Amino acid sequence: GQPIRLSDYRVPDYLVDAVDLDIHLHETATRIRATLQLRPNPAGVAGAPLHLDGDGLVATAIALDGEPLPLGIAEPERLTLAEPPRRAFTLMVETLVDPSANSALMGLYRSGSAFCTQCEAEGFRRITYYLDRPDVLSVFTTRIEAERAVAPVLLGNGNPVAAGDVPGTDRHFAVWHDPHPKPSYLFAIVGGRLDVLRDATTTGAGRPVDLAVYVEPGKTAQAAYAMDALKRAMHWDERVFGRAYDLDVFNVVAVSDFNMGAMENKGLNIFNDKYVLASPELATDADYAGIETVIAHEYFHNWTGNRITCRDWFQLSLKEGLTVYRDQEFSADQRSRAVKRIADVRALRARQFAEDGGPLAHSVRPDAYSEINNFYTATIYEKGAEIIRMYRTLVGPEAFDRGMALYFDRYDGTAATVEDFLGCFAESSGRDLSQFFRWYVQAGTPRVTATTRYDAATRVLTLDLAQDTPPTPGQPVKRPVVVPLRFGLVRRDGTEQPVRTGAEAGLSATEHDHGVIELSTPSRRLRFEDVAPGTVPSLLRGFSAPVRLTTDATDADLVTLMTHDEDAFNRWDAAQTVLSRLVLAGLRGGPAEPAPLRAALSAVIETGARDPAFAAQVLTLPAVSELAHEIGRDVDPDALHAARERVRAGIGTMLAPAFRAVLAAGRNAGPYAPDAAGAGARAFRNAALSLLAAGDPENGAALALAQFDGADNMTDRLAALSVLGLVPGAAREAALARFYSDFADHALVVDKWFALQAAIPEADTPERVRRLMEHPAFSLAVPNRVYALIGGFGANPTQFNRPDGAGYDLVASVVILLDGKNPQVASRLLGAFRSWRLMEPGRRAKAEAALRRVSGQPALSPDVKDIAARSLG
Ligand code: DPP
Ligand code: ZN
Repeated sequence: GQPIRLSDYRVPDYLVDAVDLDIHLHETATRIRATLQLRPNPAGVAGAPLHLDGDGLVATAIALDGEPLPLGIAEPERLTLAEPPRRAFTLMVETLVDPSANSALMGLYRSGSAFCTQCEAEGFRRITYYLDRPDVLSVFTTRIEAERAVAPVLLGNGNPVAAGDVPGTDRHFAVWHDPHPKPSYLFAIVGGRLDVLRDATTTGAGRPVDLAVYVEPGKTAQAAYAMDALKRAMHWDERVFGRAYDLDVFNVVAVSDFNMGAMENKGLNIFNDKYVLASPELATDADYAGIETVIAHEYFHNWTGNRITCRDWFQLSLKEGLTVYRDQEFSADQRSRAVKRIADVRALRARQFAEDGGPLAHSVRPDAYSEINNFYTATIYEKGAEIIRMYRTLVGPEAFDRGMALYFDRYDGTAATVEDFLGCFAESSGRDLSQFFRWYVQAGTPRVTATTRYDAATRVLTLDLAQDTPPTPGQPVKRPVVVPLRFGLVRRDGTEQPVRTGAEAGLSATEHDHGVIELSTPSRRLRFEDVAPGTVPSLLRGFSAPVRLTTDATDADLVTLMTHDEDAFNRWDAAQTVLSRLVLAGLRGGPAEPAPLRAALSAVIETGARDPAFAAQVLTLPAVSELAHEIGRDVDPDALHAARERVRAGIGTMLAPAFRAVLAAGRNAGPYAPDAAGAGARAFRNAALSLLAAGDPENGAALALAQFDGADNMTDRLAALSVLGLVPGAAREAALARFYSDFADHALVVDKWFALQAAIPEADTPERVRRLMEHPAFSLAVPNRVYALIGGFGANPTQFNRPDGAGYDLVASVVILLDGKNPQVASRLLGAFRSWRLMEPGRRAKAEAALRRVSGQPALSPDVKDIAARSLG
């Protein structure tokens, strides 16, 4: 269809004051009676026809103020009242839906034996006719009725107000009332046979809140960590943002069939069970961290998303970017702040920079979309979070806190825009943020270059900064953005060179006080006086802006930063830069000897005893996909992967004794605990194991096998299996078989088994993936399974990008196969092609052919059609 444009936004002509739903759950014929209290919007067009959205709906009864209306006014996609009353009126519509036939997992569907819903962005219109747009806020009351045996648990939004049996039947009901006006995308119900883990908390103002996590029968023990994370998140939001919970109950439900990670429905969060269930034997440290993050994220949406929602879907980052920022800060406070930042930036570079540098690039606040489901992206989420972080860096923590308070105060109960949000910080800081707004509307990753000149005679260090943003689809010309560069000067002896007044260097008082250079022009020169020889500028500390920074730092300069920078992020980043330079040098056939890094890496390993999580990050090289973007064009991923492995092998050999010592020391580690300290120690040991194995595969495989056999937790077991995964042979196949038979009953572990095999960088992996698609445990109907095997394969840099095109064909075929059933999952899989233009011409031709095969299919979903068209565009 036609793209939807931000410039076409109009306020709704009608408002809904109250929604009463009466839902009779049934596996194949659920009946929904919706009673809407409507009235003309004084700000809308008087007498305009009323169009309610539908999606594949069938109406069985319609009445206006109690008078029946002909069913002909309802088509599957829309219900029209040509001449609605010019006063408040009541519209009743009855619809009939089949949750069992709902394979798209949008609207009301079945997961296992349970009923659940997903309404963001436009799923409510698959349940009933409605003004299904986020700026229509209403008070919902939901009565749910079902056979008690089928669905003993009945949950809705808000507070429970009544429940009981339906006399003379085997049915029962529950009534839920949500006093907070909300848009329809936050509506949810759940019905089913579920077990529950209960707890309770009290807000600072003394409101008691009953907490519950609902899971499949028998799994409540695996919900304990999620419950713990929920309580921590609730307390943190009160302490840090002053935001308290506002209902009597907070329910979380874990289901195994879910397109996304989770959903923040008011008072009734529904989760992909991957972000709820955990036990040491079944979940990795990364899984625990993911649960902590996503539980917090959905909870934090209660204020940033639910109490203050989005005016329209172009404002999606208003809630998502801000809520990601909030969950990142929460996790940083719960764990190591520096390590959390490093992990977040690694993910940003791998996913968001890749998106921003390819055909799917779009701005954080897009001005048009064809299919909103395709905009739940790394750009909206993660780049959006970086924008929030930049506000704080630019205006300072106090003005940032005042701006947030103003936002909560002024926009509570409304549907807001990013301009509204920005206005709060302009007001709280007294700054003109109009240029800063370009971060929202301009796509692409800005490039910043820093060039230094040191004059030994005058002891003046000149720093030349320049910025530019490469063109992106539809935006050929870019204007300069405001780039906050947190900075310092690091002397060769490791001490920090003070910047005295700032004025001498050409810094404003604010820049000097904040320690932040604001680069808002295409270029800028700074002059630092009385600088000791060998001093290195440390720029972009803490990754203060989502840019690609290139400096003229020598390897020796980088080693200085790596060793001495007071900013842990830049210590890590300097190491990453040296390591990628090594890989790229090796790729060009030059020497890729890690010898110059021996001392610095040895120091990292030695201090690893104190900060193992940080050491593990230093010892993990940039991913092939990240390096590919660094190269920028005509990439041969096989050569790149090989060059990266050679550097890993070089480090593994050079530092083998140190790594062995790390492994030996770890043997006495205590019992498993999923906290930051335990996770850090395991990450460090497993990084050591991985590098040792790169240097000496035979010995590495033996060590990995021993760890695989002896592990008492999934983190170490899976890390060992991943190392084995890189060493072809019978030992690997036997370990894989054993892993499957040991964990076949645990779906989330079976997902790991599929994903691990999809990631093997060997020529027969496409064959293996095709074989695994025939495995009895594989199903195209389960998103987690598809993401594990096909999504995992799409992220395999050498095998997805095979020169013969077999990898592209495999993913394209699955996308085509899946599109008719679940367009959202299909379109996400197609995202694997986001970097196809970086490849050398041979691969590019194969990728393009595969994309054309997809786009040429008849009857594609809007989701897949949009991604295919933009990927080719
Ligand atoms: N709004 C959800 C989330 O990001 C996605 N459906 O939490
Ligand atoms: Zn979210």
